[in-house]
Amino acid sequence: MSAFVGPTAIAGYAGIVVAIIALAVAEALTAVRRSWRSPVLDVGDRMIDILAEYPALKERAIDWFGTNDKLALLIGIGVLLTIYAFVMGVVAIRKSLLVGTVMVGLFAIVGAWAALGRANSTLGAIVPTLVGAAVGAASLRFISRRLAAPTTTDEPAAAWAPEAVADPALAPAGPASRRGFLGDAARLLGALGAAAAVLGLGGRAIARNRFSAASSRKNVSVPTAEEALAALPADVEVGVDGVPAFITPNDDFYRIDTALEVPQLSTSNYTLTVKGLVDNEITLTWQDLLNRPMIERDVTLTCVSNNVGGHYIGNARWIGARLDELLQEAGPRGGADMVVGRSVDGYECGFPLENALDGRDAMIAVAMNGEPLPLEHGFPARLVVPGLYGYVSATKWLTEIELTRFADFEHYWEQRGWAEKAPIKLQSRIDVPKGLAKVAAGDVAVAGVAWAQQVGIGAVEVSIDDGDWRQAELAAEDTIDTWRQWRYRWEATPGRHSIKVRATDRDGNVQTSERAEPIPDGASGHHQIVVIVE
Ligand SMILES: Nc1nc2c(c(=O)[nH]1)N[C@H]1C(S)=C(S)[C@@H](COP(=O)(O)O)O[C@H]1N2
Ligand SMILES: [Mo]
Repeated sequence: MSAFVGPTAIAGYAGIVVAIIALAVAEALTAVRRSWRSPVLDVGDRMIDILAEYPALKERAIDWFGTNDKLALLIGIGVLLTIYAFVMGVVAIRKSLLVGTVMVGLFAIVGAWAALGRANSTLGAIVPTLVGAAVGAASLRFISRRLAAPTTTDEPAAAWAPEAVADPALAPAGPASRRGFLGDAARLLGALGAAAAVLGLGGRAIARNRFSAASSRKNVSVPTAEEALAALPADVEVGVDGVPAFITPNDDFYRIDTALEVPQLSTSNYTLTVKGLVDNEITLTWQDLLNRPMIERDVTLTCVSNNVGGHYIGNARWIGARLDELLQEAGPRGGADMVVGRSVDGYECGFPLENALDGRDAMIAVAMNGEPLPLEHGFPARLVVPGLYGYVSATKWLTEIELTRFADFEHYWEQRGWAEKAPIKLQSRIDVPKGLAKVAAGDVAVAGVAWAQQVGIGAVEVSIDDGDWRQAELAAEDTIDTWRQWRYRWEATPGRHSIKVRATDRDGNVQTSERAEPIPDGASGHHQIVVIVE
């Protein structure tokens, strides 16, 4: 008998079906209450928090969790769960139901631990896990009785199906009846598994729809700023195909966060609290926030994990309430030197209070490129602080602002080895031509972007084959907080050539050639590409 259909394998499959049943029940319960969340996602979120601390992953940690990596993590959890459930089934059915049941219990403990570790979680959060595990344990018992298996494949299959023995006429003997048993087992497990899958997926679909913030977002009308910005002049773009649009469309805007599932905050029960070292704690409702004077600004966000030449950067037109005005109303107490932005999912950023109050246009943003914030980009409100990398400043799904002291507080990525403070480094990138592209000899347009938020770009230079630095032409500057496009006309001769770029900011600082990895405070070095001229 093949290893895939022997009694051990069947017992293992039974274990997997039990796990599907347990998870399906938990998943179905997530449709009942907002605070009842999928144990799989809870475990996944805890794993992200832990993996981000793991030294080998640390270097990549901030961008480790792009969309594909999140999928990879869920698949990993699925594989581990499947193996565990298989072993559980074998143990329960072939060895000891008690030990198998204990394994279900361990599974419940992990789920409960993950649920309790979630931000603002209450004891009730463990209900889906506990109910799922209880139903799982009962199904394990039920299925193991139905499949009471012989210890060797030579025993009559009748022993596997006790009900059948009651009627001597049905008492099976020989291979034919073994096939009958296998058919029965397959039907039983298949039916239970399919029913559970329908329950679980159905519950998930209902929960997603019921607790989605999409309808809340549809009802938001974008506030108008006291002084709306004029349309952008055309000359902020160099007009070279392949250089990204000056304003990054929301759908193309890079997304980086630790949330496995996009947090769903609705405006109807939204509150933003300002607390900590302040004279007056303030709590704003959504309407309170919208009633504040709004500013409109173009700001280029950048992720610290952006490699030289990378694309974790985007430029948007934001509308929001000034952070300095709100903090002044709260009245920072002496000693406060850090602003912590906290998200509904527990993520916490922190940056110098000084940077919130020094006149830069830090804001609690509610709109991005003329729309309410997209759900992935922090709906309904997030922080945008020009000049600071996103991981210290740009809290999405913002629900709390706390004033504290750097000496007393370590923010999320600081706990994981990244820098405490993180101003954005002066950088430039070549977008055209693409690395290793083949281009025709003659007049070749080299073009890209450069950024030095809060200072502005003063010059961009290009060097061919490590030759002299030559001035590139700059597109118009929008503001010192936005990236700036550049282009260079290159008389290309046949052969293989390298092109590199460096920027100089408005204070005269020249972009360093010294290579640094993103960790701990952002990559440095010149972006260099090789092209083949034919
Ligand atoms: N709640 C929350 N906010 C967050 C993060 C996060 O993981 N969770 N990541 C930060 C990081 S590292 C960056 S670079 C920016 C990215 O914002 P975006 O996804 O809108 O581009 O969000 C910041 N805000
Ligand atoms: Mo980031």
